[in-house]
Amino acid sequence: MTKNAFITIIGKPNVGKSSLLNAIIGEKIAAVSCKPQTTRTQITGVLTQGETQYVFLDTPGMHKAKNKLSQHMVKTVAESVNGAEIIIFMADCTRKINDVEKEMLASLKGSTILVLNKTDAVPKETVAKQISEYASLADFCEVIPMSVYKRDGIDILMNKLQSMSQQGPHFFPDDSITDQPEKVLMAEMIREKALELLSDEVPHGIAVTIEKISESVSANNEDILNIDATIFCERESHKGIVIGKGGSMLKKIGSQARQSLEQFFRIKVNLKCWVKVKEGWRNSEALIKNFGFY
Ligand SMILES: Nc1nc2c(ncn2[C@@H]2O[C@H](COP(=O)(O)OP(=O)(O)OP(=O)(O)O)[C@@H](O)[C@H]2O)c(=O)[nH]1
Ligand SMILES: [Mg+2]
Repeated sequence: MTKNAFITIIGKPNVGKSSLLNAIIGEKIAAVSCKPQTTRTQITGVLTQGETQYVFLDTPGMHKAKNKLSQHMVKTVAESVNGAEIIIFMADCTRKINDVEKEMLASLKGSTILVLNKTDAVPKETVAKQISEYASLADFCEVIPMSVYKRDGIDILMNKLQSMSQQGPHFFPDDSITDQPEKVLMAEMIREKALELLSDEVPHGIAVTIEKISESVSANNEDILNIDATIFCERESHKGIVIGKGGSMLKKIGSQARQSLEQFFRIKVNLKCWVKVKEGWRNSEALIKNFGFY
């Protein structure tokens, strides 16, 4: 007899949704950064433990949509909540409840687990106060204080999810960890490093595409994965920042991304990155589509 559980992780930007997904799956399948709105689309993580297969949807942080890209991100969240059986509403106990969260909580249907993340960063009393505030706004089936950093609360969450799983087939092979195509994972790893390393005004206007992937063998018989990537930015001035003085920033992004790629794909990687300008791509339906956000 097999079981499955479909779980959607929602919450405002930067609360740690993608960090939780990566911690549960045990591999970095979703980009994480200290900048809000890191996740742009829906990412599926898959974990099979014994008879149960868990399918997690990581979603973009809920926020007020300003341009076409963020409208798309908000739509993605609404759609995944509709299709979900179990919802994890994730909040950050270092921040106050805001109106977007109140709206989300008011519209929730079905079984919702409250996960209050970042307990490592505040005193115990603050955690308790935040829990009672959130709990007064919705009828949660479980409330779990968590620190993804310390891996506190993840076991409790998994036990709860196990108890909520239902009889049914496994929709993914038991050894798969995501439904993301390789190219998307690669592009996300590069985008993550760019987000981490660049100054605030540039990152949100960045998209990464993978142009070409090939395998070769080095002189000393090592397998090499060759990846050609393009980093798109919105303005000529941003291009300069992404490339950096004498190419130093692009080199740094490339070298850190290469290390992540090598770790994930467990093969030596030869990464080449180019930088191009596509003005105002975040307001062009066609370009958003082209970058794989649909
Ligand atoms: N102190 C603390 N920080 C955390 C914890 N978990 C995640 N973070 C940090 O919170 C920031 C946001 O993490 P993400 O996982 O990208 O958050 P997200 O909710 O997916 O964000 P969006 O994709 O923008 O909606 C990163 O800087 C993480 O390192 C935690 O347990 N404690
Ligand atoms: Mg995210």
